[in-house]
Amino acid sequence: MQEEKYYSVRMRAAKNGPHEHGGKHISGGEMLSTYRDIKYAMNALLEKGLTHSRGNPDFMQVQFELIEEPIKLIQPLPIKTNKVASVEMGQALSWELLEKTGIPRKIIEKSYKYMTEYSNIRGAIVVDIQSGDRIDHRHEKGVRVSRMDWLNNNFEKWAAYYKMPNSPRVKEALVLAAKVSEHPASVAELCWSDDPEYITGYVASKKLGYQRITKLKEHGDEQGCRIFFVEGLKEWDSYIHYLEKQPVFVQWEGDKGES
Ligand code: PML
Ligand code: MG
Repeated sequence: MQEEKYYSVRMRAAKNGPHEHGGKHISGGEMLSTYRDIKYAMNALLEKGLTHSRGNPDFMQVQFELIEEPIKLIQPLPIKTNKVASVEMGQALSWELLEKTGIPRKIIEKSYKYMTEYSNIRGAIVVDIQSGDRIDHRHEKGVRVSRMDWLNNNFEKWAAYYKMPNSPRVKEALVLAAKVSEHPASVAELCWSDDPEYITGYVASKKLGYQRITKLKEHGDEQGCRIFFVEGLKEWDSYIHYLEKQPVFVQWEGDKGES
């Protein structure tokens, strides 16, 4: 994998102008591709942005860039799907899980307000678990985790083994959560989609794995957000560099017959 050169392929789409001019975020996407497959990657991202249930974009940027750094291989997080009967039950479970990672209840309460307050930004927000403050100072942009992927072949074997949906959305969320949780300053992540048709979200952490929760919001609700909870983050620049620039492939070892 390391011998072949890889390219980071990215897309962002917005409506009513580009994001930086106040446009509404429609969709974003991240892939890693060989030179040969760049046109397929760009096409997949183009398709994703053009067919999103948040609306038809009138601005889109699809770009690729050679990756010079070695690509780090990481394992997928252990996965569990928690079926819940209502949004209330789903949210209560997400609180419980976040508490298990050591986040104080009052900080979780504050963060839940952020989930709606910052639902229109295109990246994630970073929250310190001691103060409960948003510490990324990235305003409307938030933090966009980039340069990551999971080769389809390996992901499909993983999905079949764990009886998980073989969907690009689930794959992308798993990749992002695995990358974020790998950093020692990351305590947990809370996410639900800004897609009005998608109500499953998750809490993820190194300790708890990727805990899917089948209802974290109501159908039709366009509000969604991602929070990365961190503790004792002293080196902001290196944390943000890891999230934005460190290239990562998720790779399941179980496909070699080990689990
Ligand atoms: C998104 O829409 O990108 C977020 C989806 C998070 C949940 C994915 C899943 O595990 O079903
Ligand atoms: Mg989305």
